Amino acid sequence: MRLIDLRSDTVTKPTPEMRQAMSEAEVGDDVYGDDQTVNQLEDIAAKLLGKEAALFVPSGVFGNQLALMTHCQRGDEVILGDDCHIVQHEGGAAAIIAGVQLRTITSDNGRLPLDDIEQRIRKAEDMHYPKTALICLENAHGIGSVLPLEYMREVAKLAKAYNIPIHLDGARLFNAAESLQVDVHEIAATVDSVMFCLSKGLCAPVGSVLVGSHSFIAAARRGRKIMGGGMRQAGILAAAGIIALQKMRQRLNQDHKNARLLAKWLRQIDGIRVVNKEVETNMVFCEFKFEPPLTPQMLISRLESAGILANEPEDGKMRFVTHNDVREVDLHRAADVLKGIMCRNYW
Ligand code: TLP
Repeated sequence: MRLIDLRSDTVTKPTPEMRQAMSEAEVGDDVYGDDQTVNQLEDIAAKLLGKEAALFVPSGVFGNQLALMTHCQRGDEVILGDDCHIVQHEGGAAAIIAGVQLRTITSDNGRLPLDDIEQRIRKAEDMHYPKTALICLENAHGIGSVLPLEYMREVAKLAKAYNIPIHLDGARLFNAAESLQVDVHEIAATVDSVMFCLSKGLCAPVGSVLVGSHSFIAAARRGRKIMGGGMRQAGILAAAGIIALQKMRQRLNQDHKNARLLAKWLRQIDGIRVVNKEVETNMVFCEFKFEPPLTPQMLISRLESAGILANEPEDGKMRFVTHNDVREVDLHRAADVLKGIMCRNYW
């Protein structure tokens, strides 16, 4: 039975072309700046996003934390949404690693209302107040939504008025660009630094990239070493990242199309409510009517017996993620199995 893994797009396997490129990659010691493949990946990334420089890092969390650490001093305050990855899914790293204070705003589907941002900015120089050092946005958002370019420009205008930089958690930046039908550099132009992931929908096995100005990336390079992220012959990984950027971006629209199809089929099942108003990326969020004896654990285990992997609900919502390793027929089977479970045929 073919396994259908809908837990995340992080489960994607490297493509045969990536494995080939990895085996042939020219490598060197990247801490000395000798790895030509890493250098090439960083060049491509910086150009693609229209920024001065880029830095290859081991993961998305690493890139986000490095951005916090580079933009902020310890004790500084960061304004961000209460549902963003940095707040919800990085194990408190912002306190542990960057030593910053997170000042959250109730997010409206990933958006932080401009008035709320402005209200949170510390205006007075007062020794009682922490300094507002950074605003963070997330696009595409982990709740599946996308921030419009116009909104990002508004936040940029506000941030500029107070001379506060913006970091973008763009783990799924290319999904956002695909959904908005804009170039990634247009999104990147609205912020000071961006972290994007190579190892999600783009299918590379490992790695993320942090981009920004020359001076920001020079400081981040030092921070990366401090965090133990100075990698040596990392060109083996970067080679797959180059293919991710050159060849895999174009296929993300297929994941979005598949997610919309899945949502359409799930909407037809009694007991399942699709939460997304619109399916804008590769994620479908659902609420299930758990009538006894059905429990979330039982649902997951019934799915697993049918060869389908899904994560348990978080805050009452279950997430299904489409990616390169799931096809339309797989999603059709997943919807059928879910229907069977909800109709008690799989108990
Ligand atoms: N997200 C993972 C889990 O951590 C939840 C997933 O399966 O979606 N920013 C965003 C918006 C992310 O979704 C993720 C990964 C990260 C950062 C961190 O990336 P990694 O896992 O490479 O550290």
